[in-house]
Amino acid sequence: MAGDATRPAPTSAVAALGALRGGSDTIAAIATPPGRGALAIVRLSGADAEQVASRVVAGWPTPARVATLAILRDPATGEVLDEAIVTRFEGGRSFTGEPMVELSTHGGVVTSALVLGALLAAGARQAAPGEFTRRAVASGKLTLTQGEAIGDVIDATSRAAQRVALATLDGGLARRVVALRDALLEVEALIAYEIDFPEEDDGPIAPARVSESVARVASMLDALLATAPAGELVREGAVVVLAGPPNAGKSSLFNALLGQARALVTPIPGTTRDAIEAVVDGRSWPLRLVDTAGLRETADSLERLGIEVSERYLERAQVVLACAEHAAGLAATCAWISRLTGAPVIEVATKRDRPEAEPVASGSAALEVSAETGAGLDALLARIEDTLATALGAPSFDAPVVTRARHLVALRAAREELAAFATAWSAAALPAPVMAVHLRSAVGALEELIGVVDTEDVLDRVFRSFCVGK
Ligand SMILES: Nc1nc2c(ncn2[C@@H]2O[C@H](COP(=O)(O)OP(=O)(O)OP(=O)(O)O)[C@@H](O)[C@H]2O)c(=O)[nH]1
Ligand SMILES: [Mg+2]
Repeated sequence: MAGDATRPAPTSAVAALGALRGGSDTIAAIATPPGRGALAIVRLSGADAEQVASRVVAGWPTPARVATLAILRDPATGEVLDEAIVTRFEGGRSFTGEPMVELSTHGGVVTSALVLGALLAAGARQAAPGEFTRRAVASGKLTLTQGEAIGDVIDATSRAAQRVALATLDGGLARRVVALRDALLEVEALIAYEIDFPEEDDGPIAPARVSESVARVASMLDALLATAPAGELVREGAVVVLAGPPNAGKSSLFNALLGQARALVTPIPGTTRDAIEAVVDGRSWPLRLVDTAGLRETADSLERLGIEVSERYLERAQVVLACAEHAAGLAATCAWISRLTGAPVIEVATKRDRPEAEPVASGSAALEVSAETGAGLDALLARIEDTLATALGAPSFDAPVVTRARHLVALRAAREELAAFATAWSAAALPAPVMAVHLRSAVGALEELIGVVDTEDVLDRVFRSFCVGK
């Protein structure tokens, strides 16, 4: 959306820094995926966006922030390219903070490409992946964590991941980190007296007050760091491993749960050699289903490699589906699994539609399913959800959640610097200016996290993975 101009930037420091980084050429890109569709969006951003648009859009200028029907023409030949809805956003009141124009053209591959070509001929440059969002960060419209959250909303494969990303986009994480940074700046101010007047025995600041403030920030950091496992689960999905003897019907069950034929299925035992993963949207947690190679003792070295992969997945499973056609297979599978993981195991009796299927013994915990008819699949999904709810609880969307490795690294660095400071301070072991270096490093780590410091390489890394046009 180009129109989220009302979102307040978490700090004026972020905005001030953005202004320093601003001033850029005009970029253009198709923001919608290629292919057949009703509409395509072509967007323009930069100081000269209006001039570029005026060469293509008949009847320019359109009223600001009003969707207006207009004819688009080739700037060189005057040829009509499309009839489109044009929306003009003034600088300061757009997604990037720069003057922007959004053209909603007809869909399909030809029209949007023609319109983009016309804008490039009129003076724009093709945007790099993520360049629009990068400019929004650079102009202070978004913090870096909010910019990343846009990528996460786009990449979300489950409602849980999308909800966490939306909360981060709303600034939740950035606000929390800014609060932590501000608290540390206050501690720095407290010890400034100590630095300026090291000879004074009893300065105006009691040393305990500094220790308490640092301890408070440390516990807030710990609380944020403690959300990382849940954050990873939301982002990656809870690992649900299908395991069992060869030919048990694991790949067929995997495909049936997924609703598409992803894994190869044949009557030949040992078909699946490598693990295959796919995420399905669970009721609370996203589920990362993993189809694995059948477990059996074998002399075949290739098959053995596949079984080792299965075992590695079992070691990191949150839930295991022990799949087999017969009670003996289920028992053998459960024994195999128990050597590798303490994760909860759901026993699944497969191929129940087959007339020769051995009936499940009364008192058995096994769920009966058929990948062929779909019988028992809903009950299996419900059992997986219940098992995860018991093991992990429900994801929380009220407080900020740390979902990215980059955030985790920065928060851990800040936490370690604080610990080093706290130890030195309580022992009064070092001169104050030396101890203050730890505080500065902690502040630096938090500022890098929200993008307050000008770290081009961090921005490069973050936005490289974005789509063009976002
Ligand atoms: N009738 C019936 N046949 C099934 C069902 N599930 C699997 N099969 C058949 O059983 C055979 C093995 O199925 P797969 O899904 O490849 O079994 P697998 O456990 O992945 O086997 P490996 O990859 O070799 O370990 C295939 O011929 C499937 O068509 C089912 O629910 N009903
Ligand atoms: Mg298989």
